[in-house]
Amino acid sequence: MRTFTPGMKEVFDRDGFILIEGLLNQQEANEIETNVERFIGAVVPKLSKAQAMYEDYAKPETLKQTGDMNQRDPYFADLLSTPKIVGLAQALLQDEVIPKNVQFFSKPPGVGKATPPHQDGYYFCLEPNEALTVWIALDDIDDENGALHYVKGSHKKGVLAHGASHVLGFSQGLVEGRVTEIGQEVTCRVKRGDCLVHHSLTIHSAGANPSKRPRRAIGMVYFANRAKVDPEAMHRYQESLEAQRKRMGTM
Ligand SMILES: O=C(O)CCC(=O)C(=O)O
Repeated sequence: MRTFTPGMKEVFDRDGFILIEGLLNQQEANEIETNVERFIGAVVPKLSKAQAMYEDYAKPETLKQTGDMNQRDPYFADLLSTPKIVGLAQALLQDEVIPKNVQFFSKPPGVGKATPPHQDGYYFCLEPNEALTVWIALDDIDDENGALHYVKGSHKKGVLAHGASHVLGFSQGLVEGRVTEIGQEVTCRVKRGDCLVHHSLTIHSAGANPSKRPRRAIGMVYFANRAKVDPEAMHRYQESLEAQRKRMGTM
């Protein structure tokens, strides 16, 4: 696994995200993939509709997202505590970090929908909003199968207004007009094993996957120790989430 270099912090502070090519070698990527497959086979079938989300709940092959994998499986708890990744998060956030969540993001071939533009920080409800996600590609991902897009420098704009998106797994989306008015949008094409790290306030989105290729990634979330949950903001977010789950029948 590659290690942190000081130049990464400079780019992260300037742009709100960094690309680390080849963070994982193929053997390391294979190990995560094997464990994701094991988790999908053994744990996911026991989860509720809200905990494991599908493009089509009648088709298991359309699994699109699941979170809290670290709480459900020791392999993912260990992965979240990997010293090099925790060290990277600490160096970028300049603080001790609280490892929070391991998520699986998939856009199944042909049916995977787009990820609406959002700031993770809107969901996290932190004050100060200082957290990051380490997102690791398990497939080569490009314009055809759902590349991530970041709005450069958008982490400096504070928490922006979000509203109900009615997209499963991403209940809140930016209500701003065009994100390109906020900053330059950058498409990140990645190879399996590459890693993107984004700040909790960096606006990001992703394309759909109309292709025949898989598009899978793992997201690991770390909060800065100085960031504390704002109960009022969390209450507003939870209310919107519950209302959308009721409407979509995914309680
Ligand atoms: O993989 C995706 O499409 C979304 C990832 C994302 O929103 C995140 O990691 O915060």
